[in-house]
Amino acid sequence: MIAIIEKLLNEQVKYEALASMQYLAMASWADCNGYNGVADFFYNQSEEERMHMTKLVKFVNERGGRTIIPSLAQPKLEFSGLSELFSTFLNSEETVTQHINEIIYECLKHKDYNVHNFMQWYVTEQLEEEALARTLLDKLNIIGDDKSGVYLFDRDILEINLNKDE
Ligand code: OFO
Repeated sequence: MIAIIEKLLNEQVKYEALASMQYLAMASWADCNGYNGVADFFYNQSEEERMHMTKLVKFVNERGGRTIIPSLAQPKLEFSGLSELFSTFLNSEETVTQHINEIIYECLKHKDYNVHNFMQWYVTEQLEEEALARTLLDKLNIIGDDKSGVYLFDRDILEINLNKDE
């Protein structure tokens, strides 16, 4: 495996792990603040990011590279409300997308079409997750301070989780 690509894939392991821990912290915050639907949504997102991380670990190892399991900084634990929670979600997804784009760029530069092909799954995933984060944030902006709107948002987000699992 080309050294720079191996290095970037290892860094990606860390970004996926950071996203997983950040979403776990967000789920826990939502749980403690009475947003049970939002909590389930982020518990689910956290699991998904862990799966993305593991997929990378296995890929690097299968291709004769070496995965270095990273140490992680503590995620953000406190949020002023749902808007900040979902802004953090969108920012996190945008950051991950940027890093994936860097990998794609290096793959093309070094003609590593194998890794390029593998990474297409992540490109599609990021498109979906960014779109989801934007949609949810837009809904929260419309709801504003309306308490019954927030109640319905927390109830209806469970539907998104169910649809995602199908
Ligand atoms: Fe790993 O899918 Fe988003 O971040």
